Amino acid sequence: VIGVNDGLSALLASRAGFDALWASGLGICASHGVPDASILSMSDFAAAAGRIVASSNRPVIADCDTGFGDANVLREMIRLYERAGVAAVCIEDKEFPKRNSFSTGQKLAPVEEFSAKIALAKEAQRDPDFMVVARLESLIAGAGQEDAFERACCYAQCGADALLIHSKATDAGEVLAFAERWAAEDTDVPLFAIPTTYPTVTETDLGAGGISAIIYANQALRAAYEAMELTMRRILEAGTAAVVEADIARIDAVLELIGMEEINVVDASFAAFVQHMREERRAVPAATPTAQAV
Ligand code: SPV
Ligand code: MG
Repeated sequence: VIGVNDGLSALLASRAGFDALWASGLGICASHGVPDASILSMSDFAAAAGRIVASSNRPVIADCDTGFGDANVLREMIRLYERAGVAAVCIEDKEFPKRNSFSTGQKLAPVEEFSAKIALAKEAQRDPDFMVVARLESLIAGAGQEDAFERACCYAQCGADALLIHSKATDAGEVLAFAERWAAEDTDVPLFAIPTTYPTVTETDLGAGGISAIIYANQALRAAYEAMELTMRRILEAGTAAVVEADIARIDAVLELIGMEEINVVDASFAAFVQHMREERRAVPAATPTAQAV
């Protein structure tokens, strides 16, 4: 699963061949130029997710932070995201307002409260295929494996369709340790992971350890950041765009990606239709008023 934040990244991700897209909260915040700290509204996030769905031919998992508020907000959230056409929402067991998992100030939500939110989210959905992913932040907040495991059991009991075990460790050790314990449980609730701070792990290793979905949440965003910054610096320093021309996408490639060819096809068929109408009207001259009609 690849993290995206807008229509352009969703188009590229669909073409690249990932199985699903992650509508990244961090990515959406970054593309709005604001901190990943519950600054944008639910409507902003849902509009971005809707744009991603519209530009994608794959299922979209929407990162919905903590669910944007209380139980009533969560119910509205489920309806909003279902209407937007996302396949799944992911909510994390932290307090609103949240902080990005790699920053300080992590506050876990009480386990009972978050479990109830999962149950409520499942009750609120209308499409039976819609999925609710419960994201465990125990390892992020320093609450440990035991806390993560207890919470996982509660969320699974309350109907979570999948669990996302998040970690900021520099290797996959704690994620794989959690997965091993989870595999011993009599449950078919799958585990997802986000190898941001432990990028050296392979899909094969995570898969063998019991992780069913791997979310590359922010690599495309960080690639774009690097490329944009470098390109801007080089143009400014050189006083010409010539120095970057060979390293950047061709305008044709961008036009093709965003569907300009289809626009031309529609223009041509529309013009042909208009022409056809004109010829038909010419062949049958408009009736001149007769004495009878008058
Ligand atoms: C996101 O992509 O917004 C995530 C994943 O929540 S992370 O930022 O890696 O915590
Ligand atoms: Mg996020």
